[in-house]
Amino acid sequence: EGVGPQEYTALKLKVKEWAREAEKAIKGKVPEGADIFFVPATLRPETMYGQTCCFVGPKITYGVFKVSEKEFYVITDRAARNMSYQGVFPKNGVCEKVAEILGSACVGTLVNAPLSVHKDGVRILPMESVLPTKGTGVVTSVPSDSPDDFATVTDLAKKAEYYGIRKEWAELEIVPIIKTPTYGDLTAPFLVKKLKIASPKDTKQLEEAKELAYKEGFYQGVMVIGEFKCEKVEVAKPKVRQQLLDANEGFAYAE
Ligand code: A2H
Repeated sequence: EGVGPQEYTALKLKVKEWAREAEKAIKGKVPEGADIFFVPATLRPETMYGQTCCFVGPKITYGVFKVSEKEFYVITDRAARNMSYQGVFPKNGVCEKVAEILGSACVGTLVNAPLSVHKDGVRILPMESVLPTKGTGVVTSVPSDSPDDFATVTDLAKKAEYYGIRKEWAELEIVPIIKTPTYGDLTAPFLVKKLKIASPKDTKQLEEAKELAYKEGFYQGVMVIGEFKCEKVEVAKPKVRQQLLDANEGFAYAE
């Protein structure tokens, strides 16, 4: 962990269609017609074009928190408490929890991922390594640029039956987002192959891949998609972030 606070971008992924079990858990607890969002925290807002799914920890219990009559967030209790000090909940920071859902119950839920090339939406899928103690406990998946995400979607597709998911949910197209001189335009798949990472359990190599990907992407990367195509990642990153905030598709979150 670095020193000082992490400046995350919290992204709002609106639920389009609930998995059956999750729907039962929230039934009658959220007003008809209200929007419910899964809210992942990311350090790489410039990669959001490449979202292919969104991860929850299957064993983590999430709260459904009321922001207003019309808006509810699915996040950990811990994140809700932190957000209440950061002006996220309008009424004097009061955050009311209206329901609880287990991560595993959310699997299969279809959400709309802002900026993603996958306009029909992406699925909520399980990731064992999601930490309940970091961010919001929800992690959006960008397999083109995150080795962890690539290793996880590869594993999910390979063992779809074991995970109780449809294979195609884990196999949405991975499109190039950032190009770097050393790793080409699909940094994470390149590094996962190069470091011979076979599964999400290869934590040591994944740690190394993550470090290499982050440095190369940030300092040498150029955008190959979106409004800031051809601009350096360093330059595009705050611009994409600001766009998401301005469009009310995300908000600042620090911890
Ligand atoms: B990043 P840091 Cl493309 N458990 O977003 C595990 N991982 C979590 C998490 C949690 N509770 N909350 C957030 N994260 C992930 C994009 C991304 C990320 C890319 C490349 C690298 C990368 C898409 N996933 O992170 O420990 C989120 O994944 C590499 C570190 O606070 C978040 O940004 O530094 C990042 O880890 C925050 O990790």
